Amino acid sequence: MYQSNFPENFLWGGAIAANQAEGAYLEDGKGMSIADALPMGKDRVYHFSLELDPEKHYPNHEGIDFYHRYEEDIALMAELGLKCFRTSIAWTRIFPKGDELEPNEAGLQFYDRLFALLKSYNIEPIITISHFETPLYLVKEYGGWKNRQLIDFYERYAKVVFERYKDQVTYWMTFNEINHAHTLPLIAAGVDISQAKDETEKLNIIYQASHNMFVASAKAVIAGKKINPDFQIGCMLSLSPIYPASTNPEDVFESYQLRRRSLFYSDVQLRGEYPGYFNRIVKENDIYLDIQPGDLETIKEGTCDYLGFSYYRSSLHRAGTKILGNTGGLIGEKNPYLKETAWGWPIDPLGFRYVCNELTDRYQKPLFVVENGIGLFDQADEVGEFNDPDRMEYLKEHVMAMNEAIEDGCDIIGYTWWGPIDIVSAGTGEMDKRYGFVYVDRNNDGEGTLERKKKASFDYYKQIIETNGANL
Ligand code: BGP
Repeated sequence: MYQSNFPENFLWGGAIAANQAEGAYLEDGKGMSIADALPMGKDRVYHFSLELDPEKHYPNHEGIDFYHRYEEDIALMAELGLKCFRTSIAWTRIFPKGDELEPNEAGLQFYDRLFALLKSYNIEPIITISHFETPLYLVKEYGGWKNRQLIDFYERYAKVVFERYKDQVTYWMTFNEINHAHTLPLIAAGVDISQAKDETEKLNIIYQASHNMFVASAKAVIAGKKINPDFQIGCMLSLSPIYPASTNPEDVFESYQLRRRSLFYSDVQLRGEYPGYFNRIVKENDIYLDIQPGDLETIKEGTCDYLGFSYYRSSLHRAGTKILGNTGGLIGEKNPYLKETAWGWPIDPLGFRYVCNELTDRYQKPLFVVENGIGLFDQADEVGEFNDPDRMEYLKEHVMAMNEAIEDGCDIIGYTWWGPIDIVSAGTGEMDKRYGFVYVDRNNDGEGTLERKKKASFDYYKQIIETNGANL
């Protein structure tokens, strides 16, 4: 007999990102971010044009026009009964180039309005400081996160938004899916490894950029706590599990090594030091890290309060093959035990319970599931309604898995469904890969009225929230 184990104050919510929803990519003084330079296409996350190609469609430029329609959208989120709403602040609305000394007031005022609106509905903002949204200027002129000057630029930006929104926002995250700095260094760290002469140079770039992001994250935590000691500042990783493709110990061990390549990022940000196994990575790959005096003390002092993570699916890994994360597309071999989405993502609710237990055992820190969801080709029926049973089934199975994880002793503070309203896919730039409980009339080519329409799953999630997870 199913019964809810969710605590009374569980933060049921939904999550979007500025670059995938707001549009208005150059409005009110905003500058170009990495995400604005990604044309549509399944390999968009591997390379971006530093100059825009007039022949290509850039879905993030208009998104779903959340920048102008946020009042309508947040009213829908309030009707859904959300307790919290995750989004990011677009770094380039606040510092258009990234290295300015003074912020862009018009950009700050947009988030003043958005956060005030959320609070008026008693919806808690959950804010990502950078969601693959490093200013493009910092990539072009400074080389992205391999340049430690970005630490100061990021700290300046974080201090401005912490100070400005210290009475509206309690929950923050420093970087979205920071572990993608390894698997998708271009969008996650703004570093281009395509010109690296060999694997050693690639890894030196990746680990130097990662080190600089660790220092930046820690400086932000230290600064944030001084501005408001009540801030809860998390790190955030993409953590869908990696299963060995067979019982061959080589598959088992290499899968574990790959898992640890991701957990390396939460190890550093939650434990406050480089783990012992990193020494072998450094030695075996001739890594030379530029670690400045004080960096390690900063990392130690600026550890995160909680672990935010995205869970979508699991992956299967066979020794010797290449694998990437969610948005990277290369997700390993097919798992004969699991159904997949139209985009080939295995549906694995038990894997969700597994990851919650794994992370609890590793860190004994609160967990925040800040992305979970299923992308579907939603089509209207003959009367124009959107019936999405597959989304409701995915939601039910993953809420049940999370409910079991809580019973297993996992401290999960909240759950924000990825894309409660249809938004631009990060991996492909498609609108057709829809996650929302609310349909948006916009297609892959940027055509459509942008009209919003509730799907059948809207009321389903609404009653899950109303009953605190009891009615599934
Ligand atoms: C994660 C990103 C999100 C979101 C999600 C789903 O990596 O943090 O931005 O996009 O992937 O991926 P997609 O949108 O490609 O389906």
